[in-house]
Amino acid sequence: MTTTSSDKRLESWAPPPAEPSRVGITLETFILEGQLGFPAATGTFTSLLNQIGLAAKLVTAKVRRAGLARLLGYTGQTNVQGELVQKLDEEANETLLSVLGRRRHCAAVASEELDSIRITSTDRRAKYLVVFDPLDGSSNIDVNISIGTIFGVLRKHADGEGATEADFLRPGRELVAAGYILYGSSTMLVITTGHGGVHGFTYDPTVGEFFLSHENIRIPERASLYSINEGNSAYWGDDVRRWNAWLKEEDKATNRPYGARYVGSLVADAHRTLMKGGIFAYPADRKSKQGKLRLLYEANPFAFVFEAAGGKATTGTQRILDITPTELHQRVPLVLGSPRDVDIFESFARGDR
Ligand code: AHM
Ligand code: MG
Repeated sequence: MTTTSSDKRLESWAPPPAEPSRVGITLETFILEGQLGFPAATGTFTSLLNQIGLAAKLVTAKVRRAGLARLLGYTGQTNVQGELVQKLDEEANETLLSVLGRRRHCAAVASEELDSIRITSTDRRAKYLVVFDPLDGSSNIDVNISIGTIFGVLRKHADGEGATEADFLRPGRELVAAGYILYGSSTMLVITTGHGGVHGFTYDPTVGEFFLSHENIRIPERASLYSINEGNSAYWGDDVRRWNAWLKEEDKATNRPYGARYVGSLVADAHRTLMKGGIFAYPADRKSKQGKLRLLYEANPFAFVFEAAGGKATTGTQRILDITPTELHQRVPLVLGSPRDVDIFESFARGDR
């Protein structure tokens, strides 16, 4: 067949071929193919991320059987076999510790469940440090409401064996990967290395694999949804009260009033905010003077994810990822969300409104 000049014109108008979607590939394949865009990808980093995927599968198995296995409740109880029953958050902590220690890539971890850091490998080649909250949203465990695991990965600065607490006290912008696992109506793992986008994988329990289901997640510019523990309003400062009142005013032009959503599990509230847009806030108040959430295990990993998805994360006056921690379990006010909604919060915090 001959090509006419009008065919040629049409060819020149054809859109460039779209990047083939990778939806449906497994987490392992995704990591192996370096799709997360880690610039200095080595086998070590890949292997570490795969271990996090394995920990997610093991913890999800425990969470899904929690009621049956009598894992709910508190330590000190015994199960039908007469074994001491651990709290689910302790089980999750132990799982992460043992899985991360297995391949000698992770030198040490800091966990919300541990008073101090734990050395996981003294191998000089162990280049990474992992921070995690093994099971966040503990008040929701016993009532079958979504909970999650939050993690962040740092590269060890100093060469040599082991690590010290000082190795962990670095601003969140130095993370090389972060994400979370949401044990919701399905289990989802969301991960980013900051460069290659934010990607969500849904767990298929029938085959025991995470499959890419949400490729390149981008948070909406703004949305009319807010998430805060309104029961704390008596303790709030004036700026937070004025912002909260503004959200609830009626104004068609700015899509107000906003709708309220609050689960009380950070992973669930932040995940919904990432997917649907809007704002999540746990500000400092008279009762929690430094805020409630932890900088290393909760705020930094989420700030890293939100920024990589086009969102923002702030204390109200300072970018979360720029804070240099002074202690492991430091708390911080946390505001996460759509860029325009976070800008509005900051304008109230500055006193501009
Ligand atoms: P936890 O780490 O002890 O589970 O506490 C953190 C949780 C977050 O998941 C959630 O955002 C927040 O605490 C809810 O706090 P509150 O019950 O004060 O609203
Ligand atoms: Mg927590």
